Amino acid sequence: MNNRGKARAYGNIALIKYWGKRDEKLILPMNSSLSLTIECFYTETEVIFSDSFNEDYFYLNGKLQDKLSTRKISDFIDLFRKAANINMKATVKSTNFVPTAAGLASSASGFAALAAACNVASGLNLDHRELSMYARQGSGSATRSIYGGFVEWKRGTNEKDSYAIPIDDAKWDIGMVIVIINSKEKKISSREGMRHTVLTSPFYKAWVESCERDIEEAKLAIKNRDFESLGLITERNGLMMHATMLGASPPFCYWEPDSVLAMKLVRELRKEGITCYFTMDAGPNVKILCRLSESDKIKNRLKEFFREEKIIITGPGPGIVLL
Ligand code: 2P0
Repeated sequence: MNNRGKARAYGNIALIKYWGKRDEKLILPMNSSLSLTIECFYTETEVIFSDSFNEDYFYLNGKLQDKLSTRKISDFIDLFRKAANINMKATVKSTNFVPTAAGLASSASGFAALAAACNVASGLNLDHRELSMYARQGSGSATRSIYGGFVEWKRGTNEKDSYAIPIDDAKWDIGMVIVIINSKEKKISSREGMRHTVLTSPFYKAWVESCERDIEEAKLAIKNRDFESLGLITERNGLMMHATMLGASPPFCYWEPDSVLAMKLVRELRKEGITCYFTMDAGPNVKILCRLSESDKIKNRLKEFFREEKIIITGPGPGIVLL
């Protein structure tokens, strides 16, 4: 056992979305999802176990966190303590590296980095597949941040076979342009939003069925390097996820007027011959899947309507890195 571990994990954006759990505690999803790991945003986390600590301490960006956020981290570290038979308390130091002015926070890179650091510090030495299952129990999207490029998180049939697998390194002129519409904390957390949708939206069943089809088609498109098909599937899958929320009771929506403007611009750009496709998550920001070589052109067009520092270009990111 090392007692200490440090790791970096990158964020990811889902092309086929995870929206809904069939088990809240184990975080088992209703449907498989598929994402692109991105290099513009990552988290570095160090975990130290020591007999000299009387309790767990959690520092985020240099600031000691309150009891509630520390509790979430402690519960997660308990998974490793239990498996490795460790009784020591831990100090966790985590830093989010975010493009300036973006203000994006990510539980995906956060829990993936924490899992990877705990893996080293506890001496468990789990392989990537097992590690993705541990990360999953911190936050669903973290399951996918263990790997780089295009990654699938398999729905699975139980807690032992719901993990991530790498699909493709995405190093074939794949990029993303992220438009920051609003970086304030969202009013409805993903966790709350998906729970409410599963319970009340009559569209939910159709969503799960569509995902089965979308994920197979998306994987085929990636295999064939058919960027246009991948983009069209991404766009329709994202829109359908948001439609399930409009069907919930009461309905809710993460879009803002500027989100719609960005999405319309993407469709205009497409008409002009630039292949790019939008997707949105549990917030107003718009992510544009594109050819990395065309990202500057896309940014220039967006600049007519959005401030330059709110437009972030990124290439595919790698999997977890031990530091
Ligand atoms: C995704 N999202 O696939 C989807 C699309 C948001 C919209 O995963 O409850 O923070 O911790 O498992 O992973 C965000 O949800 O939720 C998310 P929990 P998580 O990326």
